[in-house]
Amino acid sequence: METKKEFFLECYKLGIIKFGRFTLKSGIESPFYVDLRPLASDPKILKLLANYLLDMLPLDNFDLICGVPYAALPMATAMSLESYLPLIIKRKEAKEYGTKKILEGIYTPGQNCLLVEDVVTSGTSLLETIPEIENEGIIVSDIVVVLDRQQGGKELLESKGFRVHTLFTISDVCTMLKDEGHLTDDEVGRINDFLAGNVVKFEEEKRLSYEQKLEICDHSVAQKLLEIAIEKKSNLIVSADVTSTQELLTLAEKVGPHIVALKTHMDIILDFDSDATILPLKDLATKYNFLLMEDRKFADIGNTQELQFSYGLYKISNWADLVTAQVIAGYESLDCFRNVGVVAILGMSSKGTLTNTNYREEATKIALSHPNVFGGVSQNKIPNELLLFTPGINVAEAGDGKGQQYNTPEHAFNELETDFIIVGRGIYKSFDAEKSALSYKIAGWNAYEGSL
Ligand code: S5P
Repeated sequence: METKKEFFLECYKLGIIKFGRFTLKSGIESPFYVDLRPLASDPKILKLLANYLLDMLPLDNFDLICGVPYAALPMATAMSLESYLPLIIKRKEAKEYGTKKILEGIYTPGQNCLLVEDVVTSGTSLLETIPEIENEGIIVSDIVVVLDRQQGGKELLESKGFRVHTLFTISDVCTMLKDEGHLTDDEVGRINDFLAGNVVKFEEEKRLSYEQKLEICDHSVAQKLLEIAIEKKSNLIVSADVTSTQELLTLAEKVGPHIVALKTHMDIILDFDSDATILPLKDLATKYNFLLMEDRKFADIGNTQELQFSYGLYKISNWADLVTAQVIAGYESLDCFRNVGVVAILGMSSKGTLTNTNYREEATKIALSHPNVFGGVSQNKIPNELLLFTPGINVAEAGDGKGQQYNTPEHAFNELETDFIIVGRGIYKSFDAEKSALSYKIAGWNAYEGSL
């Protein structure tokens, strides 16, 4: 490696500095985060680093070398090996038994020790460490530092009479990374603001609009739902949990103009008949441009689900555009849903649900990786690549006395960044289902626009 810059860029590849939004121990938000410990895991880099550090000052002045624990310990060790300067080790806390020593190794009072530190920020931790070494009769005059975060530490130490030799400053780092296209002007601006002691303004990450989601969701059913949402200015799915064909068709006729999809539990229809129930329902779906979502919540092995999907009374695969499925049986259990879109149940709305954080994370991994899945049902945020469906929406009730827990459309859009709200009893049990559907549609759309 020829230049210091090339050397730094090799170090950077090890992930020693990250840019973004980080909350420091002090609670202050920083636009960058430094951790030089990975350098010790690359022997070639560590050896080069040791030599760069040693080259910064005449070594004849020193009898010993010591790293500030822990990050600088391997650096000091490597410097000792390269320079033959004997190493001493400073404990973090004095030994509680025996010798109560703070320094380990062979040294005699009056010797001059070169101190090694990975990063200097305010300088206060070095100012606490140095007297502990000096108390043992060792002289500290010089400190070598890999990275100066330029937050006053170097100046403070120099004002106390120490010579501070820094290999890189955060400004050097920014210049090198900007030259190489790793940092934008905005990021450099935020870093400069931070170094100047100003409160850094981070851009709030915005939720994606339906138009933006259209660009990243490639499942055809996801695309269709998003197109309908944009065209109808609606994100409402009505849950038609009624028990007769007549009620189902009457409800579909009333709410059809306002919805993107009608969600059914076809197995609760007492007089289900594929001709009398499904054919007119499909006509209404075409007339009003909405999709049919069968909330079957499949939860079995692939072979059984395949049968449940295409056989029996309901022959779901003949008419549903999208279905819900649990992912409890694993990735391959979802292979059978070939000609529909699958919305995976990731988290449930009911009190005491077992869909805890760990379950949701594992379920989300399956949903993200399976090509048949384009969305998830959840009461939590999910990754942008999946469309989020949120049931448990009701503006008038908090629960139903049977474990259901309700939230408002505003909660679903502002807190969860949902894409579609699912409303059942709030609409089909209301006095005027059409009017209620229209008001949930407007509330949902306003909440969506407000969350952009
Ligand atoms: O977690 C869930 C998942 C679903 S799909 N919680 C739910 O309530 N659902 C369904 O959404 C439920 O099966 C019902 O069909 C609808 C909610 O109905 P509501 O009357 O409580 O709005």
